[in-house]
Amino acid sequence: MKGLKSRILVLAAGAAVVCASSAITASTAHAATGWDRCPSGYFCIFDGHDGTGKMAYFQWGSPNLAGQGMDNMTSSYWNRTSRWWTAWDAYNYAGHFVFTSQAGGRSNIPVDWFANNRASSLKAT
Ligand SMILES: [Ca+2]
Repeated sequence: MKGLKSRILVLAAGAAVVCASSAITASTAHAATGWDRCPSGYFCIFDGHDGTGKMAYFQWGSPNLAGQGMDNMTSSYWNRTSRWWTAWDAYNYAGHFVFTSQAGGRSNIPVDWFANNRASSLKAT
């Protein structure tokens, strides 16, 4: 199962891809689970709570989380960057704010909140 998890890790376009091979290698070597899969310096989103389920991680963001297979799925996040991040419920950073996160912020989105499974785009702001 750990091999499968490594293969389903998804990345944002752009600079994040440059780090893909080293990030995946580190993930496999440490057999990380949950929150621990989130690489330092990235903003990570997860389908489940407590950093569980499918994960995607970003250096600057994504205008369409469907591109990472994570549209309307985010239920927890960890901001391991030094910047603020914002997520929206429409593509291209439009629609309603879903959540904002200060540097270092880590949170579960309660299942009965508007924000749960609503993020469709996000970026460092
Ligand atoms: Ca979810």
